[in-house]
Amino acid sequence: MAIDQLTVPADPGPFCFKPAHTALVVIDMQRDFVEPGGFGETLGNDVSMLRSVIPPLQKVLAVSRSAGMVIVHTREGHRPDLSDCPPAKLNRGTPTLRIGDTGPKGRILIRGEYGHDIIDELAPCPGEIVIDKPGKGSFYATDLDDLLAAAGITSLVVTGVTTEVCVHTTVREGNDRGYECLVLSDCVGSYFPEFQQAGLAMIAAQGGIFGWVAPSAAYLDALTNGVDQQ
Ligand code: C5J
Repeated sequence: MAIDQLTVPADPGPFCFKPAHTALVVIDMQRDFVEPGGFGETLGNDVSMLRSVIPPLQKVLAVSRSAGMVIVHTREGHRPDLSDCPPAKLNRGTPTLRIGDTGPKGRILIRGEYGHDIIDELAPCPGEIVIDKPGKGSFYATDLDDLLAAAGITSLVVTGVTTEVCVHTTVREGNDRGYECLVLSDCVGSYFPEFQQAGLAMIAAQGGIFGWVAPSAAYLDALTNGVDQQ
């Protein structure tokens, strides 16, 4: 019998979800963000800051897959001709290499390049959804909302990088579209410890202004030992 409803102790209160109507979303776990020589490093970041999310996220992926949940991976990146990369994004800051320039892992943040793809440790399985997005949010200029609606998804468990940029934007976009979003605190990462802390606090503040926050252990416990609450 399929599990109907499970509850995760979360901040600011219990997060109730039905695995059959919940998608695990893994945001931008690409070489360009978490390995040296990619987009994150060109911006001056210490990419090792993001790697702590990999082991807990591997566990979350494995258990969510076993539970038969819908799995969504996203990749931030652009067309080779950069026609979907506005100057406001392309020309900002003083990176060592800009989007589209050639780095050690191929052209920075360009679809089809080695650096643009998801790291081996979290590689999508056949049949899982992979969304290529040009922006920060996973809903902007993608068909994610249509795919989730077709699969009957009403809740999202959100993971990936970076907490205060693409994770936040996706959770805000998702909340605006009516999805209930749980963010797993140890499965999202930031180059800035202070942004990690503030980013998570902002999601759960004001009664959960746009979501819930819980450690992955609480989510895994609900999925593996949870009592069906019908
Ligand atoms: C950024 C992201 N930080 N995936 N992208 O540019 O958070």
